[in-house]
Amino acid sequence: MLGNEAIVKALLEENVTHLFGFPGGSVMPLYDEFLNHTDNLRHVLVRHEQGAAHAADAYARVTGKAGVCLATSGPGATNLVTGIMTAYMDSSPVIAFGGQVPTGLIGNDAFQETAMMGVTALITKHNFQIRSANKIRSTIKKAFVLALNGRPGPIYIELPKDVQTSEVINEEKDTHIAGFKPKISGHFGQIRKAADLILNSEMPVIIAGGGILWANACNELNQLVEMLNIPVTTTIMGKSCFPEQHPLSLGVLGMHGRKVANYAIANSDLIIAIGCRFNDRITGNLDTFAEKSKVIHIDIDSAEIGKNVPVDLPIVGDAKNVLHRLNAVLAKLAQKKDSIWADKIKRFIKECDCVLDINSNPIDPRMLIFEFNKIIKEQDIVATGVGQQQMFCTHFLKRSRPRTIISSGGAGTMGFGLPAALGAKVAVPNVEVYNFDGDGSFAMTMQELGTLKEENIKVISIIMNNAYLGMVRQWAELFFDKRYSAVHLKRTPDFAKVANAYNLEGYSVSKPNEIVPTLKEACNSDEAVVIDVHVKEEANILPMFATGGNITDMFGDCIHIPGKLF
Ligand SMILES: Cc1ncc(C[n+]2csc(CCOP(=O)(O)OP(=O)(O)O)c2C)c(N)n1
Ligand SMILES: [Mg+2]
Repeated sequence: MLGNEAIVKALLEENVTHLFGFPGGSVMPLYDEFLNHTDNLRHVLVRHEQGAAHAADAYARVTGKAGVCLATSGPGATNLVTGIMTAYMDSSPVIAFGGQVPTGLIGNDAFQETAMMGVTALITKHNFQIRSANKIRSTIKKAFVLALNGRPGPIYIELPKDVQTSEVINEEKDTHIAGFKPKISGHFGQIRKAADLILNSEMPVIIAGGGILWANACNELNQLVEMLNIPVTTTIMGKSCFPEQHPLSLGVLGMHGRKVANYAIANSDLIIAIGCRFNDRITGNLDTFAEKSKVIHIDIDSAEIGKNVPVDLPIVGDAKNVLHRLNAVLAKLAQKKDSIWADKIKRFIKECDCVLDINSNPIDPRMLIFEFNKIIKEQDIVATGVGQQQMFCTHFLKRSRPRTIISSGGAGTMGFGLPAALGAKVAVPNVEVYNFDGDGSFAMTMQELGTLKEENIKVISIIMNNAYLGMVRQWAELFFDKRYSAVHLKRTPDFAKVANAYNLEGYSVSKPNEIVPTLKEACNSDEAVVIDVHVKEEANILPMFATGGNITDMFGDCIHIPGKLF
C-alpha cells in the first residue's frame, strides 16, 4: 500500500464521504488515488481554497461530524488559512489537509513551500506533519479524535509529496494521544451546588452558547427550561439550540441582540452559562456585566472559566453530560417554581417582538426578513455573510431546530456565506439551504457559483444589497461623525448577471411585494439561484450598544423600551 492509498483508506475508516478541495502539484498523488474511489468518496472541486475550508466547516456545523478539506502546498495551503481560523474561533471540527514539498526539500524554500506548521500553529487545536507513510493512518485517526472530542476544533495535517508515494512498510498502530483526556463528566459536588443555586434563585437566566449544539445537548436544555421555567437567551453560535418561538426564548443577546435579552441578563440574580465564552460582543463593559447576578459556568474547556467574567460556580464538562445529571438532581429536589419572573419575562418577550411588516420603498431590511420568514421551513438551513445582514438575520429570523443557522461568529469572516451554504447543502441535501448574504461579503467568494453549477448543488442566495459595506458605514455614521471612508460599493456588479454568467438563474428585486414570489420561484428551481434584493442603502441594524458599553445602554428603535419594563 502506498501513502496516497493509506490516506484514503484512513478517511474511509473515519466514515468520510465528502471532501472539499482544490488540487496542485504536491497533492497530485492523492488526487490520483481519488479516481479509484469515486463511488464512495465525493470530492467537491471548489473554485478557491477558502471556499473548501468554509464548506468543510459548515459541513461540520450542520452534521456534528468532522468536515474535511484539502489544498496543495504554498498558496493553496495559505488560501485555507482564513477558513481554518474561522473554524477555530467557532470551535468547529475541521480536518484540513495541505500538501507539502518532499521531505528532503523542506526548509530549502523549494517551489511552493510554505511553513504551514508555523502558520497554522495558533489557529488550530493541533497540527501534524506526516514525515513517514507508516504514520499516515495513525495520524489521521488521532486527528479525528482530537477534532471531535473535548472542545471541538480544526486540525491541520501536512502531507509531503514523497510521503504520498512511499510504500507503507511498518504501519504505526498506536493511536494513543499523550495527555489528551477531555473532562466529560462534571464534578458531582459542583452539580449539586449548582442545583441549590438554581433552586434558590428568583430570577435566573440561561445563556446558551454554541457548546450546546456541539454537545448535542438541546434536549437536556429543553428539559431544564421546562422543569423550572427558566428563560433562555442564546449567543449567535448558540442560536437554534432552543426554539425561538418558545414563550421563554429571549432570542440572541449582545451588542446587536434583543433588548429583552440584555435587560433580562442585567436584572437576573443568576446566570447559568452553558457552552459559551462570554465574548466581548455579548458582555459589553465587563465591570458592569451582570453586576447583580451569580454566575454558574458550564464548559468543556477549563481555560474558558473565569477568562472574561468572574464565575461563582464552575463546572468543567460536556454540556450534555452535565445537564443530564443536573436535571436528574433538580428533578428530585424541585417542585415547579413559582414563576413571577418567568411570567414577567414572557410578557416582555411579547412586547419586544417588533413589527417587521414594514412596507417601505426602498425595501426595509426587516421587511426582507419578514418575507423570508414566510417561505423558509423549520428544517431549512441558513448561512449568513458578515455585517448588517448577518445581524438582521440573527436578531430577527426565528429558528427552532438545532443547526439550522450557521454564521461566522467569533471571526466575523466576510465571504463565509456562500461556501458555507454549499457545504451545508452537500451535508443535508434534502432541505433548502439559503445563503443570506451582504453585497460585500458575497463578492468575496462568489466564484463558488461555479462549484454550485458544475457540482449540481442547489443553494438560494439572498443578497441584502445596500450598496455599502453596511456595518462599517453604520459605525462611521454613529461613531465617526458620518465620515464615510471607503465604504460605498455602489451597485457593482449586477449580481443577477453574475449568476447568469455561471449559467444560473439570477433575479433583481427592488419592491417588497416581489420578495415572496421570487423566493417561491427559487424554491421551485432545481439549480442554485441568486436573488439580489436592493434594500434601503442607509438602514441601520438597531438597537445596539457601543463597543465597551453597558449591555443595557442600547440605543435605537425598538418598539418598546424594556428599560421601562424591568
Ligand atoms: C474578511 C473581512 N474583511 C473585513 C471585515 C470588516 N467588516 C465587517 S462587516 C463589513 C461590511 C460587510 O459588508 P456587506 O457584506 O455588504 O454587509 P452589510 O453590512 O452591508 O450587510 C466589513 C468590511 C470582515 N468582517 N471580514
Ligand atoms: Mg452591504
